[in-house]
Formats: sequence, C-alpha cells, structure tokens
Amino acid sequence: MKNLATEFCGVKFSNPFILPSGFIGETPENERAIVAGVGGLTFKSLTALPRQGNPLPRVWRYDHGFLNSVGLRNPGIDKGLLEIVKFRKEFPQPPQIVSLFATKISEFVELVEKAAKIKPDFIELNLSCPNVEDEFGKSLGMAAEPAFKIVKASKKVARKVPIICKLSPNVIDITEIAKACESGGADAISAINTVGPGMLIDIKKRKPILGAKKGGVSGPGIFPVALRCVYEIYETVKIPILGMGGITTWQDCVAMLMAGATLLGVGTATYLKGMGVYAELAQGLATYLKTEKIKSVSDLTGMAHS
Ligand code: RRO
Repeated sequence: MKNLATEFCGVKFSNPFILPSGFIGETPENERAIVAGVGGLTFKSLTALPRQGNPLPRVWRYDHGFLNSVGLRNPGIDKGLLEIVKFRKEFPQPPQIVSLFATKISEFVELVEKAAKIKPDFIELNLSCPNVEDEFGKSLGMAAEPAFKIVKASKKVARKVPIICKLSPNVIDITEIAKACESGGADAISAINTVGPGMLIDIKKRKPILGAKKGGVSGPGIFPVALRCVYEIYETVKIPILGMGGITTWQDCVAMLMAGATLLGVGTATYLKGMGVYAELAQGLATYLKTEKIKSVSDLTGMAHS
C-alpha cells in the first residue's frame, strides 16, 4: 500500500498508524503491534523514578471506551531506557517514540538529556497526563508559559532528536498551548491525551469503580473532541500533528487527516478490535484513496480547511 507511506519531521513511515503511549504499554504489546503492521509506536511514558502506579483497578472498559488511571506505572528512566535499547536492537523499525513525563522543568530536561543519548526517532514530552498532579493540581504543561519553558529547555539538550509535545484537551484553549510549544521549538504536536478525568460508580458497591476514583476517558466517545482539537491546532501552528483520540474506523482516519493530522494514533481501538485493527484501517484508507483518486495519504492532511 504505497499510497499510505508518509513522512513526519523528516522521518519516513510505511503507514500513518501509531500505537500511542497507552494504558498498558508493555513490551509484548509493542511487539504485537509491529507484527500487525503498525507504522510506528510510542513507549509508555517514563519518569525520573520508578512508579508503581495507582491502586487497582486502573483500567475499566465501559460502553463507549475506557477509563484509565494507570498513574504512570513505569520502571523509571534508567531501567526504562535500557529496556528500550534492547527492544530497538531487536526491532530497529518501525520508527519509535520515547515518551517522558515530569512535574518540574528541570526534571524534564534531565529526562530528555538521558533519552536523547539512545537516539530514538522522536522524544514525546507528555505535557498532559490526567492522572498525576503537580503542586498546582494539574499537569505542568497545561498552561502556555510552563509549556513554552519546558520545550525551550528540552530542545537545548535533545541533540537532533525531534520533540513532539502531547497536549491535553482538558484546557480552555488548546491552541494557546500548541502555539507556546511551537514557539519553544517543538517539532510536532500530538493531540489529544485522554479526556476528563471521568468517573464510573459501581452501584452495587456504592463507590467509584477505579482505585483512584477518577481517570482519563478514551475510545470512540472522545473522537469528536479530538477532531475539534486537531482542527483548531492545524489552524494555529505550522508544525505537523500526530492526531489521536478515539480513532476506531477508516472513516475516522480520513476525518482526522482532513482536520489536519499527518500521523494517526490508534490505541484504545486495539483493545476493542484487536491488533488486526491496523490492517483493517490500512485497507479502508487505501481503498478510499484509490476510489477518490487521491495519490497519497499526505494529500488528505488539512483538506477540511477552506
Ligand atoms: O499513566 C497514566 O495514567 C496515563 C498517562 Br501517563 C497519560 O498520559 N494519559 C492517560 O490517560 N493515562
């Protein structure tokens, strides 16, 4: 499917589908995504120190998607990067994104410095985890000024590794944050992280279902929010967008590209439909391009803007 090949920040992808930094994100899942033909993948966000994550249950499926409060469960940057180096030796392709999360600007810089040394294809600054609060009660990158400072400082130590900023929809104006990231030197934006946080209550037990009570919402129900965010970001910045949030069908893919995305994050749909979803979406998208006589998937980017 030659018409699905694309480029993002100068890196070549055989198709636009990316496994986002998910709510499980363990190695077997990454391997299965590669075998299923994913175009690129993101490792689970790493923090300076290991984190056990939030109390169980951390993930809950409901009628319209999932609720998660994983709480950044990860082995910490040092062990995490060793695991990624090992993984990349076995699977040098497709392109891979190392995701990082911190609650202080100086900590972000330390993480980026370490991650850049292993030369991943991209570094993602997770400016938007809904399940870990900083001293102000929200993710550090959910305001324009700290987002600008994080990116500016990170770019100084990122060597040549392109920086992607992952944004939250749970802000008053996502374009302000996107603009701040671009001004700070970001190479790309990924949007959106999960919506909310939300809550579900077990009416028999008479208490919230998730161990942490609330968590980020993902899945088909958030797709219109993701589409609107990507549409607005595309009108605001010049850097490319990795669009995600509830993409489940090939029609969603076409719409997300038309809104302004160049790459497409598909995560929750792999839990709903299995890893075969990548082949299903690729087939649907390739057939659509052929039927519509559109040469390449990249020609769809931004088509919905007049
Ligand atoms: O680990 C999580 O709880 C988590 C993260 Br880091 C994130 O970025 N988004 C999300 O929904 N969950």
